[in-house]
Amino acid sequence: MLLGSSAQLFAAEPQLTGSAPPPTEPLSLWYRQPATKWVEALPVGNGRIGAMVFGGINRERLQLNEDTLWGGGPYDPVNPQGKAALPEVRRLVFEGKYREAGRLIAQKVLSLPRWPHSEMPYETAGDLVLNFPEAPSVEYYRRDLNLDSAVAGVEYNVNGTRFTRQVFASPVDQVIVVRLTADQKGAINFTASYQTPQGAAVETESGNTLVVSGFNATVAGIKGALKFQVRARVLADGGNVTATSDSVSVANANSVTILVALATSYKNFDDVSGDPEKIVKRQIASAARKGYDKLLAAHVKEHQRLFRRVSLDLGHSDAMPLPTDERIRDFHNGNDPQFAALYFQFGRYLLISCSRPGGQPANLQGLWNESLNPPWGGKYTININTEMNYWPAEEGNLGDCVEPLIAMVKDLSVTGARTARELYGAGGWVAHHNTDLWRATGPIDLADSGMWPSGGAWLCDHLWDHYEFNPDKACLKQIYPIMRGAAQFFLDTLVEDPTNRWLVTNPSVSPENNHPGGSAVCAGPTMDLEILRDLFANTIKASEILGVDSAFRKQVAATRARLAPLQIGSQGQLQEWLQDWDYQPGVDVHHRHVSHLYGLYPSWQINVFDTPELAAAAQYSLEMRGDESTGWATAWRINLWDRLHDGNHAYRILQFLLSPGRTAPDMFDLHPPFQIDGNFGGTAGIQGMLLQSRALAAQGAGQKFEIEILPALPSAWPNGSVSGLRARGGFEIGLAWEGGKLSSIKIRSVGGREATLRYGNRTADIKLKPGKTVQLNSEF
Ligand code: FUC
Repeated sequence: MLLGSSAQLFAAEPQLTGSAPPPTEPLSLWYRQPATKWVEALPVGNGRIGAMVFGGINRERLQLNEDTLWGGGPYDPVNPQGKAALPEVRRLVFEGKYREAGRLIAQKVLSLPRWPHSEMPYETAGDLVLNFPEAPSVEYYRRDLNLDSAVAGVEYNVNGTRFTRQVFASPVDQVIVVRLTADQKGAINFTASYQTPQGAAVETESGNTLVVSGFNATVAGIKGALKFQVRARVLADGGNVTATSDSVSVANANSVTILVALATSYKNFDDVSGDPEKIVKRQIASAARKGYDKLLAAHVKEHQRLFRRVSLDLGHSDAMPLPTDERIRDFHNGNDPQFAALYFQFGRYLLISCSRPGGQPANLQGLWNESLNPPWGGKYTININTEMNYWPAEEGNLGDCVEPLIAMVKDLSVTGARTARELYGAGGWVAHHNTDLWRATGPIDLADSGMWPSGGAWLCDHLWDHYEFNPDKACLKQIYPIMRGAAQFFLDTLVEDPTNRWLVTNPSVSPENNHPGGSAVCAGPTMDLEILRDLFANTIKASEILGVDSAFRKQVAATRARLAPLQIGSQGQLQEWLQDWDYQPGVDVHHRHVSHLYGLYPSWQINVFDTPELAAAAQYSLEMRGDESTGWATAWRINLWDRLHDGNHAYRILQFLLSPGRTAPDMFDLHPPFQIDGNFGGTAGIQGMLLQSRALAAQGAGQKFEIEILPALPSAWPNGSVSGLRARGGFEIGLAWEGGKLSSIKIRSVGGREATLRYGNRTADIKLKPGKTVQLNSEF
């Protein structure tokens, strides 16, 4: 059955009167009316399955996702003509014939299938719909999302009866739980049904369970290879539960619990032999035995284990009790510091809800998607977006949530080895600017976006970061071979630039930005060289710490020394390309990507302490790009200004990010359309105002770190405190400040490395044994 339009679904909602008070939990999103659009609905998720909760009165819609329900099946995207064409492409690029090179790439190098379905899309599982008896009018309506308990709630009165609804996605019991209660006995009546655009059959079983069995879609000739099943069991206290062939009805119940389980046959990128029916049956049976109270308690405990690690207080104002949509409307010209704290914690909530060990990493929409063909396929775009999703993870004390990303990079090192071999004749592994559930690694879409070999190398930053934030040799042993393979690919494919004899990538692009040659295709864009400098340095450090591969390490160091350097151009800008092209006609100076500024953030290669000239050049480039862009691009700019220690500038951009043009009513980031990277980039941007940390030695097994306190505190937040942030070297940091000045610091060593603490011009060395805590005042 096809989905009804939003108009059909919500036309019959009743008249609302009377205001409900705000929720008592200040870390809540809340609204005075049901959602009518998808970006007004509220997300719950357990890292693997999730729902968007609309909070309808006559009709509730729970739009459901399972993170392995994507289109297609295992496939190899490599274009068999690519390898033979690449030498000619390289020649054309070095001769300055960029358009011709782009045409040849499009004809012979880009992967199959072709644009616009170059990789497989992430897909919705469909909607669980609850139809209630029509209420002509409703009083004291409120819906909310409590970030501290990870429960979405709906409550309202009809004819004097108070109805409540709670929805959560349990990471412990692997079910979505919907609980309906009323303050009068026998008042709950509704019919549950299921709608999906997937090829699926909806049946009922045992008089109380909806069973949806289907197959994923075939996309662009890649055959759908996944089976999936959704089960929703309706358990009522009192009243009657009856079923038709495709719906389950409840009459006169006191309370109802609906347990929803979803699974597919996906086991990994080349194994689809799972049995979804068996999985969901087991999950439902065990959740039913446990009962609602225990399900809720276990869910809340597990969520809070992660969520409560960090608390943030940026101050309060009169705006705090207002509904969330009104606070978004007013944030950019009002005084609402707690809203920034709410946005920060919403980012942490989202990461916990869409990226947990064992599940898939956060895609372009995290976990939440109502379509079979979402914008950009809802994939993993790895020329910025997927990396940005994980920017707040380590600092935000959510290192656990990075596990799915690390697992994906490990998969890419397998599929990317095939691409390295078949397309480049190279060792190691490579991934270009996108990937999907099947871990496709070829260049896709168009030459100007797809012909970029550095996606896998960038992802390796997150592997290394995971180690630096949680120094643990066992973890390093796991990730080192992946980093080594990424480095190997570039040892095999870097070529000498004929003008300067520097080593460069060719072909490549500075992501999605055309240079004056009428193309983005080029050799040695600055970003590639920055990414490779980090990859090589981190691989060298890892091999030293592990005491392995000394010959390989020397080769990496020698190659690193020959990479094209960072260059300052004629206007004083950091050059985006090998050539001084930045401000020539045909270049979009306000382009959303700020790829060459990777060196300033997320990397530390350029910083105000060690490379002040380059930092000034990067600042010039940043100023020329402007402050306002798409959601994620705006968020990147905040982080860059944090690194430049200009908290007020960063804050002005944050105000734009948190305005209705870039933040939907449910606080999802808007590219537009919805794309979750901006939420995570914004969260990282707030963190970066309060704390930054880096390894001090650029090379060698340097194990000394610098932790900078309040590096970019904006004047909008004169008083506040934060606890539980993580810093490189394995530290947990708490801070308080008053009148814009640091008042106290608490540092707990988790990893026991040495660090220098920096606040303004003041520095102090700290040496703490693992597990030890030290409390310092502002005069440390
Ligand atoms: C990159 C960006 C686009 C968009 C897409 C998903 O290609 O350039 O703006 O975010 O990813």
